[in-house]
Amino acid sequence: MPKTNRRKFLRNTLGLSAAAVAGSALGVNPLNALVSCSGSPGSSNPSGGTGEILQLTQADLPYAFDALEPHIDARTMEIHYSRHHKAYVDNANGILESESISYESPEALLANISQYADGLRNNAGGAWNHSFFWKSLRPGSEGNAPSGALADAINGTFGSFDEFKAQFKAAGLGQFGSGWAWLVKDGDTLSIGGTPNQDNPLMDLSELKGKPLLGIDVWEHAYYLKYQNQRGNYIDSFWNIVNWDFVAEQFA
Ligand code: MN3
Repeated sequence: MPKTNRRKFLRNTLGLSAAAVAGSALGVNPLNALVSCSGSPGSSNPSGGTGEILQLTQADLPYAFDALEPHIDARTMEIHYSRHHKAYVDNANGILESESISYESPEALLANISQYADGLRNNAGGAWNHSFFWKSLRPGSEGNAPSGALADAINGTFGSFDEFKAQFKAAGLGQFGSGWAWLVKDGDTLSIGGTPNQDNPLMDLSELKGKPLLGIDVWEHAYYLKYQNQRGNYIDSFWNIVNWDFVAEQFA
């Protein structure tokens, strides 16, 4: 029986509270929770949350739709933020609400995402990825580059900033279909890789793992109006609008 149906079955037949059923989604056997009865249902939540249902938010864009012109056009930004990103947030919240899923943060959910159906994986991933993406961009960054400890780490790992950019571009070009390319930090190690669809390196089921420092959306909806099928040109333009201060904050 699919997980969702199983929870509904348990809820209907055993009269479990929504919180206890949410616990089952986190890998806690609700029957054990009932038998041991060691406090409030929320206390069985391994994420350490309060038992409140997780809801995601879509922050305002930190700049105007046309602020990243000419590298990303205003129409693409408007559709991307107002329709695509909003849909991911709304859809994820609908699933979290209907399944009474409790976590203390979006990141804690992503670290357990293998326990859920693809609908939550795709929408919660899309919500998180786009929030991160908007913050990693800024207008008027032409000619800028990483500095300080981040620059040292990039040069030490990849040889040079240019070589880093070449490898990152190759990851974006090599992502077949829709997905993302990332620079991640795992311990003291930097690496570059891709994830399909709306997966990301915070997900327990991701092959590429680590703390995201920088990511680029290589779905066609991110670039098609201006660049059509020329994904490489879009990635080349991306370097003009990277917010290296944000990347450095993630690295620190
Ligand atoms: Mn997108």
